Amino acid sequence: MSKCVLTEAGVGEGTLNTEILVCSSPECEIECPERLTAALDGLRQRGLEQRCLRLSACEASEEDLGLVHSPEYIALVQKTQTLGREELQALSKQFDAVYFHPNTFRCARLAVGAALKLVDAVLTGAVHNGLALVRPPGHHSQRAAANGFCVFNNVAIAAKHAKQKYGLQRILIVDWDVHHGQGIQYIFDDDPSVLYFSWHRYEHGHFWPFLRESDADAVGQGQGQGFTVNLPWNQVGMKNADYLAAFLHVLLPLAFEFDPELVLVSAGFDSAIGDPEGQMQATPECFAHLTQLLQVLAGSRICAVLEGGYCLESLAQSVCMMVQTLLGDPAPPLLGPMVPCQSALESIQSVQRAQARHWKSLQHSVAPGLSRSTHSPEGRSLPLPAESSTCAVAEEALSPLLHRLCLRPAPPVCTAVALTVPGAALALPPGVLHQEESALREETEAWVRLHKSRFQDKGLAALGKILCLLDGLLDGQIRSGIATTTALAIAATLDVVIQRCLSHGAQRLLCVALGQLDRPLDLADDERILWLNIRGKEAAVWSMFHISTPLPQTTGGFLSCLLGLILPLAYGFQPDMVLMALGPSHGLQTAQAALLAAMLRGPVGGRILAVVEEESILQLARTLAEALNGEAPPSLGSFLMAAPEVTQALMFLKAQLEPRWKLLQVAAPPPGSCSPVA
Ligand code: X5A
Ligand code: ZN
Repeated sequence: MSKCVLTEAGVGEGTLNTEILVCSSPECEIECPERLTAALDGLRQRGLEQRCLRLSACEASEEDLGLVHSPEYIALVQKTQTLGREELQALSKQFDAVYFHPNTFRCARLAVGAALKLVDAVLTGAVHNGLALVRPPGHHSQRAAANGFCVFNNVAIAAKHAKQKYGLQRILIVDWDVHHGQGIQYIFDDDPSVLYFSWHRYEHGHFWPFLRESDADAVGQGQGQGFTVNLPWNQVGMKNADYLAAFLHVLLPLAFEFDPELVLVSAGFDSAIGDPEGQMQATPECFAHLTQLLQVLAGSRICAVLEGGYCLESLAQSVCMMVQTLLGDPAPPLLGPMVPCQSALESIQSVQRAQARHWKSLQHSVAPGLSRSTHSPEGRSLPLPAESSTCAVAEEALSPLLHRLCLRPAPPVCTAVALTVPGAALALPPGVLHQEESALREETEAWVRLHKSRFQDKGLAALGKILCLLDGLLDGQIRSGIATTTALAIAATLDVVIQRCLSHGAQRLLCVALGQLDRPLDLADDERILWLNIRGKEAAVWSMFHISTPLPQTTGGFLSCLLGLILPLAYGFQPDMVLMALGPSHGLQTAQAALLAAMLRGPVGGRILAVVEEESILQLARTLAEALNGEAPPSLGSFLMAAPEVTQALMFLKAQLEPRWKLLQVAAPPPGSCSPVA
């Protein structure tokens, strides 16, 4: 089954907005056909297009358009095909930031058609996910109005189509375009079956489209209250850490609680660095991470549809990052300090406050409070240089990325296993390498002696294989691995593995240890290791690099721990490798283990070694291997709120750790101000 589909419309199909005769406004010149050719060229150059199934679009029917738009409006747009230049200009002026051309109707219908074809391909199971490269964009368009370069609302029509044709009951729309997709908001305002999330440049209402209803307190109407989620950015210059914090602390908690059957992405890349409209500073690889974070939802059924994005270089690279991730590759490491800025934290806080009464997962995200005096180290959000030069600035920032991508070829082996149990019993997915070879006995024993560890025979044999697997990981021959060993040997094995990584030059190792596994004593003060114990009931901060947190029993508790603690720590630490150790009586369910592994791939570029005590490997192995390979983790089951003691423990930990790990700053309302359920 192909993993990713590209559908396209509007490339070379007419020359919308390029004929100066028809359109002489400099504004409309940015929404140009080169946007699509630049994106496609980028995909081709990086060998990504070749890995996708490519579908071509056909024009959507009038019935399709009628799912969202009024018959009169459709007729009006249809009529533009026959209008002359002056009439087109006159009609365009009836709308805000709209430029009709004789080809507009056909292009806009193709754009809708492409989005629908993509939804069909994903919902029939022909592909896992896809991106529709289309123009004109859609998210500003309304029932009876064109707006902001948008004619028909591609994504809104796609959502209606998915509901109508496939009977879907919960669809998540993630709008990461830098503008507010007010069109989508209006269309689903009172509809609880569509959760619409949008972040957007807002500047307290001083940025286009200048709407009061773009602010965080617009949450939807009637039955739809809580199903519109607006995150207004009040400053330009938002960076990777700001976008990441928004996903971890707002979008993902709500999305898991909502439990969508399909994720639609209004994928505008004017929120990326270099864009003259957005003036933001998130780098292209950020979109790989955003995509990867969404891939744990809805069985990974994602349909993305292009919206804005006007810096061709940044657009092309961001599109590549997204497609590469949709194809299952792990996201490249995120650059920049993982410190959200004050203004971003305030925005996040305002959404949490506005949405708290509608979402259980937010009611207790009440953090100890970000004191007003806390200033993020860098005072920034300086406006970028004059608009004409933003693309040039971005190009400088962008070229090193290209370089890095070429220097870091994908490892030949995705996932390898070193087992102490018969592999045949585990039903591992195809493509997994069985590590049968062992390190030399003398070498293994030398490690053991060096480390004064004790091993039984079976444990020693297991260690030999694990060392071999580890060398593959450290040399970049293998991306990720699963190793088993005996209950007796697991602590000592971990010990040796850590020493081996350090002696190989690892700078930062994240150990997520479940069950009774203690941090090796001789490494107590080594800041190259971040040790996170998840077990029992204890919450303790031994140091900024040695933390214990309880293993929550409910889905809500587990998710708060994962999104609110583990991932912010992991992204802040930026490890070279993650060791995920499941010790005796670790208590982790299979779906939880898979989700943990899937989400930890992000901060570490997929380099995860899971060391599992052999008793529990039988049920875990297959799902864990799939998660490491980038496949959708199974659902955690229905949402149950975190127990109060878990919430307490997490609040305690966050308060202690915040000074060092700034992504933990949630900026939730102070206790007590959390609005009571209406
Ligand atoms: C889709 C999109 C932007 C319109 C800006 C008007 N539209 N000033 O990015
Ligand atoms: Zn936009």
